[in-house]
Amino acid sequence: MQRITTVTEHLLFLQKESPMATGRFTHLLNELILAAKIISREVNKAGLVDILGFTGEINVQGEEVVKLDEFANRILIHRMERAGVLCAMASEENADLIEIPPAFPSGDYVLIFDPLDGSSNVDSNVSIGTIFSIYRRKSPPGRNVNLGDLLQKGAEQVAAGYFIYGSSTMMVYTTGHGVHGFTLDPSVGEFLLSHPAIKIPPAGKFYSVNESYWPYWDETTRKAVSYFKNPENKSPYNLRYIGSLVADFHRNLLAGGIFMYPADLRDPKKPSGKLRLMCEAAPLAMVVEQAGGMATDGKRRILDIDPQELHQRVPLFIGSKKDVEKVMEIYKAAK
Ligand code: P6P
Repeated sequence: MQRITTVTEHLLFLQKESPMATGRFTHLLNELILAAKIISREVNKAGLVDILGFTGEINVQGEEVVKLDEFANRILIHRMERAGVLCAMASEENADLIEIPPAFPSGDYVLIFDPLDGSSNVDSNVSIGTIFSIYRRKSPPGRNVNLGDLLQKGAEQVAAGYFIYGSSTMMVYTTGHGVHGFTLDPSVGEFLLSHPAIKIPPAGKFYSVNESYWPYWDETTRKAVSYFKNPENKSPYNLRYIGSLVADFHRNLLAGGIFMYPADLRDPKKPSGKLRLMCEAAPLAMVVEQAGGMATDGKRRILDIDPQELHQRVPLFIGSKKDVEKVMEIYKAAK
């Protein structure tokens, strides 16, 4: 019988290799896992309970807030603010830094998350996910946290990953020692190791991009996307685009491929496309690099980008190394 390994056992195993994975970090991850189990339960019954549809409110990104978004955000903040391991948080749903209320002990870590990415798909029962990114605080211990504790390069992350709520609920994460996938066994309520040491194929068979934006791309971007449509290409690619970042990323991580969300020229206020650096691109970039892949904005390594603001957007090309290198080659030649 195959050995059953829970996330906690796996972390304790890693703890020997990674001084960072202290008991406090394990506690942080366990609280995150509990929140994800609660979110998974609600997502899985979303069709049955009247939490679908829109609240009519608009979030900081100017998007309609789906009730499930709100629920996931509230659960994560509620669980994590009292865990005693964080000094601050940031959420894709909140405009500003989220402080730890004085009633709860402050800690040494910072958590940045997208509570329910792809939530506009929830009504059509498409897989959606929670993306998380963990940093060590930079300011001295105590209550005075500042934005500098959050605006850190992706390369400074101590851990990153995501939960995907699909045909099964999975957790995929890294602490810098490879990428490991766990599948929730609802009968025991535990995430069990199902995908140890994930490695992304060096070249993919899928390219993921929303081609309806073709009119809004510059010539270099069109050239980059065209490479993957080119029949002369030795390994012609299949287009797979779900419109849910975690679902598209997860498929490409396991099967190989590239996800692209380029800058587009539609909205001069958003010259860097739609995806956020801190709560989407940077955590997934850490995962993909630990799995042997790459992530760039076309020119720079995502993990090297120095963030200037919490909800900074960034063009994203992420996935199999050879495919991302091809995109960078095309952008470099266009200089
Ligand atoms: P578009 C969901 O809203 C999201 O942020 C990602 O999950 C997804 O990859 C992207 O937007 C889809 O955006 O513009 O193609 O609909």
